[in-house]
Amino acid sequence: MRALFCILLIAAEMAFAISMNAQTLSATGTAPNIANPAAKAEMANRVRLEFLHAWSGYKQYAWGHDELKPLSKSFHDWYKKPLLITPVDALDTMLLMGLKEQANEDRELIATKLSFDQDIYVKNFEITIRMLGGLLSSYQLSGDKRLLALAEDLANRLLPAFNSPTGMSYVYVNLKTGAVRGEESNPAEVGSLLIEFGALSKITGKQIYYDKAKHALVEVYNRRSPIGLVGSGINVKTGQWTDTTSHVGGGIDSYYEYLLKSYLLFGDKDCQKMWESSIKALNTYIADQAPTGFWYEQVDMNTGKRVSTDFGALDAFFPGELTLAGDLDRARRLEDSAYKMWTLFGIEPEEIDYSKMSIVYNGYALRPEIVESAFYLYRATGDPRYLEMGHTFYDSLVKYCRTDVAYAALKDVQAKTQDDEMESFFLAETLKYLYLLFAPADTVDLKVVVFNTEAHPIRRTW
Ligand code: DMJ
Repeated sequence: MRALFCILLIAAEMAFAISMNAQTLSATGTAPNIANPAAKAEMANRVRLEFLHAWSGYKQYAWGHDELKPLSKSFHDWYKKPLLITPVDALDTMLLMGLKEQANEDRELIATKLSFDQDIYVKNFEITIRMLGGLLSSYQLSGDKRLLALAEDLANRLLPAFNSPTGMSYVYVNLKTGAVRGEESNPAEVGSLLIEFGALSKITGKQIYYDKAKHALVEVYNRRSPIGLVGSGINVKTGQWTDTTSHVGGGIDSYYEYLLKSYLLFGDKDCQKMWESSIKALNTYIADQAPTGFWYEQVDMNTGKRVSTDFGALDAFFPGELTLAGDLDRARRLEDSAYKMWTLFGIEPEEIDYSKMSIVYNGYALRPEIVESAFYLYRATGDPRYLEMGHTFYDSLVKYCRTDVAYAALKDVQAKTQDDEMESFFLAETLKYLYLLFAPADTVDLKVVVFNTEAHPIRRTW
């Protein structure tokens, strides 16, 4: 009797959850108000106010440092001296949001205090996507030549990273001496440098940056398996794979992103061909229509045999990628699955096993990818479903991650315990894409602008 009661209770709870889900996300056309210009402008403004809240926390407790620690109200620097990672990463968001006063103050801080003449080993990939990308986009948006000079100085100091026997980049490079470290890398870190280095070549007329970054990308592609997949670990000295697990998530993700976007930004036909053969392999061996939805799984790059059914917050950039490639059918289905992952516990876990819809890793690092995909899908389809998703993302962020001074990551999405971290990508990406989802389409014209993997908009001016 008791068992029967429990079963009935669980069934009732499931029915309630399903109906709640259906209510939260109505079918196309059933939410007329959400898409009207006034409602969208109000949401854009609410996101802007949350950006200001987080930025003012940074200013008060971490000014001149790399990142704010939002719970201890202190700061964290990545290296022994700050590189102003949050100010550089966040600047173009302010410029796009029309926050002139804050942008001017930030720009002065960067132009007068940032120096790359430091004896430190930096992570080539992170510094390229956050700093080089941020300096270039803010230069394009503001016209401030000091930012371009900083970008060129930084790129020159990063260039020795490509001096490996294969031309694939080392993980670390010393900004003062050019010494390198770290031969165990992955496709994302080696293959996501062309938008930034390539744009610098186009802007300065100096070809070397484009050539080095493209060579590294092609070297990864050339090592794909006979079935056209790449692994998630590669030694840049020997060119050997160190991990043959293939997927679209962390460690590989932006390698695919840069194949497609380098074609869109530079019209590079090699990148177009590499993207086209790669997406074919991904859809043949990794795409998975499971009972819980449409996903991309993890397989061995040589055999195509399943390794796991894990999918995470980082993989959720892929609906956006599919949208840019024109595959709206797969893009929509995958974003629906990612949205299920977000709503499972009210906010997205870092990684789930989608065969059981259970958590594999329970943190939420304030990541942007699912929001980014909603932004591209809304631009491509005009479907208010994606605005509704945006409302959910906004509500969850405010409810669980907002602190009295800024925003905090979560250690555990079930217990909703906060962590003392606010990564710079929260201001560079998460709030930018959320704002752009609701802002007028002419805020960013996707016909001439391509976002790097850190959401820095690079304009095709060449
Ligand atoms: C960002 O630094 C970039 O989007 C990168 O490509 C992946 N991880 C973070 C955000 O989650």
